[in-house]
Amino acid sequence: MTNMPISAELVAEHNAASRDALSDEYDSLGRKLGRRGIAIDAIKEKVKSFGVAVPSWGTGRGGTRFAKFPLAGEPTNIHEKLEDCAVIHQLGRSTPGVSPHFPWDCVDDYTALREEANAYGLVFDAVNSNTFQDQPGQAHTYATGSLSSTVEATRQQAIDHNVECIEIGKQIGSKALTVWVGDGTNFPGQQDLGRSFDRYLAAASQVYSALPGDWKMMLEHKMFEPAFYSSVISDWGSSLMAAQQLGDQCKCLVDLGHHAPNVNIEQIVARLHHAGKLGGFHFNDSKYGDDDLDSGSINPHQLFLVFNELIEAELSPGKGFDPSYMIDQSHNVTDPIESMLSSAETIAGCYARAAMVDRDALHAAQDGNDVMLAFRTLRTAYETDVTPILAMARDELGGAIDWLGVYRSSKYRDRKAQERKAVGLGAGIV
Ligand code: PSV
Ligand code: MN
Repeated sequence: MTNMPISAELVAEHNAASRDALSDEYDSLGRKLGRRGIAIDAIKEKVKSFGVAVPSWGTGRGGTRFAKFPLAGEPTNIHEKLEDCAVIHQLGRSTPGVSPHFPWDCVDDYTALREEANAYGLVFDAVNSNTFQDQPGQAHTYATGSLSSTVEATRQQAIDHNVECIEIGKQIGSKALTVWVGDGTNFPGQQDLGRSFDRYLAAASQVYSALPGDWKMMLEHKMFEPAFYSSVISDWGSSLMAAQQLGDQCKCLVDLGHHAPNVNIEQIVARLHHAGKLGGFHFNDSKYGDDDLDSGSINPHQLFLVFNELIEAELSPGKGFDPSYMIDQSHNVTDPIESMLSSAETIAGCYARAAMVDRDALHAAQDGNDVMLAFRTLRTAYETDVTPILAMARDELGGAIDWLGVYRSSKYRDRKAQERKAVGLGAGIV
């Protein structure tokens, strides 16, 4: 590995100062879990092998359509983004994958880009196409649609871009393409809802044809935004229909923030798994109609319930279970590195708590219709403070026990504010 962005001595110094307290808390939790028949080390090992990818675009300050408040020292190109991803993985040890977005992350030499990531101990995860924005010099506008456009040349341009993303992905070692389109309408009658879907399917199937045999294509649904009356792939039903029509390698991707408020997302997870179509996740949280808040910051219980379904799926793989996990948040007011470290910890924590549910007791209570016992079995796991397990896993993997303390005392962002090009006054939505 090349020089890691944060000094290893600083991490070691901080860890040495908190290791005794951590051991004490870990041992205490171990005794408590032991009384429940759970081996704490087994959960810790699961946590150590758990990974969630970070989005390259999440390393920059996000914004809304009203404003973006830039952060001094935020990255402005994929090389700087990779460096920030390296910090996140160096301290947190659970985010070895980086999910790039094209054309935002385009470079001349993708072999070199792959080596650059590998030198930081990172690999590239799913590649994301972008047909939801127009790019400078682009021949045809996506203002009224991309893969579902009524204009054949526009559809072809969107197909070509997705195929190009696959080609780039092959060079950087990716094995998946995530397709989210902003296609939809803002007025009733603007488009025929059925024929738009047909055009999308015909175009998406051409992208699917370019997929290598060991890849998956993930369709990401979103109820609304940027189209506010209807979206072509608005929900898991449309996504599932499309994935079923496109073929076995096509799966559905669930972005937690892309549903109507209060929708039972964990049930959607169970249904997609049942159909063998659960391809991946974009983790974030949502309070109203947003899809950008930090994972588990608003509703950690929902995140736990999602992971509960994922553990059930892992235990009963049925038609297959190999989902891609990725964070997808917009950091409008925090340092993105801190937000992603916090989110990765929250996500791994929900995984750990779901992994310690007494499944036999839960299934027995469910089968016997013992409602309260079933509920309490889940709740017992949810109420367990797993932070000592997460911190111990980080320490053993060479990360930071107190990632926030180490990150802040490293003054990484201040250093980058001196070195990196200023982003200037931000515009609106990213
Ligand atoms: C759309 O809201 C989305 O969730 C998609 O995953 C995009 O690729 C990403 O956000 C970035 O705009
Ligand atoms: Mn997303």
